[in-house]
Amino acid sequence: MEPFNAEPTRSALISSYVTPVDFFYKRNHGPIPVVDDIERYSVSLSGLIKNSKDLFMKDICKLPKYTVTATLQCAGNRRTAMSKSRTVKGVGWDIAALGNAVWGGAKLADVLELVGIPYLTSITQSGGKHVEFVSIDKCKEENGGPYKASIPLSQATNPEADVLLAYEMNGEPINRDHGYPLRVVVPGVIGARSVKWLDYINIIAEECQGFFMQKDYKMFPPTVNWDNINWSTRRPQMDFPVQSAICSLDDVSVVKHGKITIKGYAVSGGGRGIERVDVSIDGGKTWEEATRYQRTGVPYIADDSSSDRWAWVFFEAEANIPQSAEIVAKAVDISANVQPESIDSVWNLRGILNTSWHRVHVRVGQ
Ligand code: MTE
Ligand code: MO
Repeated sequence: MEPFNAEPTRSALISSYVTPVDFFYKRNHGPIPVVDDIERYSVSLSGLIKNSKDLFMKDICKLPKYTVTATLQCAGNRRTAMSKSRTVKGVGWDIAALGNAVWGGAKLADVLELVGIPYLTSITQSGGKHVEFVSIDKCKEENGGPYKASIPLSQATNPEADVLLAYEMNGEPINRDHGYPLRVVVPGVIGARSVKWLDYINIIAEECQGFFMQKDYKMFPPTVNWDNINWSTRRPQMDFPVQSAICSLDDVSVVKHGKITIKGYAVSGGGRGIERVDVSIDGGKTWEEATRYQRTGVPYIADDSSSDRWAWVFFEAEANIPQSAEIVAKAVDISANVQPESIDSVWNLRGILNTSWHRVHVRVGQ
């Protein structure tokens, strides 16, 4: 039996800024576990720390509660299009393997403080430099062991990085599909590091040696294939690069009049805001800037306290098209990173991080 994976339609995806749980993509590597005895459920913290500790839900709920609006995006988002250029290995996704939720929970920095690791620690006295999250679910890639991942201790202990142990999604207890009763949310980083159904946390010296850190979710150059791959030459992918896609149109749309609305999302990693979204109706020869917003009616300003730092931005532009047109979108983040023009330049055998210009075709018909 395959694990349960799902993504919404393009139009459902952009129907609201905060993605309803039903429309939030689901990515699983094994059967979804059931945690029914919430009284007995605990997360143990151990490894390179002085005193190990078991944290029960009531301990985690006693810590200050934060809500962070953050977009999670699977590294494999837009993989199907990459596969059309040259075959890649992995689950096929259109452009909707992402969602934006209001996550509620404790800050990991506060949880680590409970076991004696102060804010802004990059190495513990006993040499701990990474925080490993180990899940309850079991998957074949780990030979029947649990799904796991790690992030640097410096990020985990930085309260401004907003890494959460989340027990709420959009104001409700997180449901089973998304990690009940507790999941990690690492804003600005590929979805794979936001471990669901958290079982225990380990403070370790080297980054997690699990499959999804070491043998997957690494970005290889287009020349690397399954015969010459050497996994140890690349780092596990963390931050997501700048991304955008048009959601108001299908790959090929026929419209009645020439007037169309070009609407979609843009998001970058590492908390980098979206500086600009450009749209083109001539395949990328000339461009116009789209308007950007998060909550409807509030113009978006990157890096402003009025905007959600870890969340996507919607963009919108109107255009009058001739008989037929290739519509393109590309986003620029506040570090002036721009999406690459071609798929081939970023093609990689695992089909991750397809952030190439998103193109759709429109024809005026009857
Ligand atoms: N955590 C566990 N325990 N097991 C998993 O299979 N999949 C990861 C991540 N966390 C996964 C996991 C991947 S690859 C992604 S993209 C996100 O969860 C998906 O989160 P979602 O299903 O809540 O959208
Ligand atoms: Mo993913």
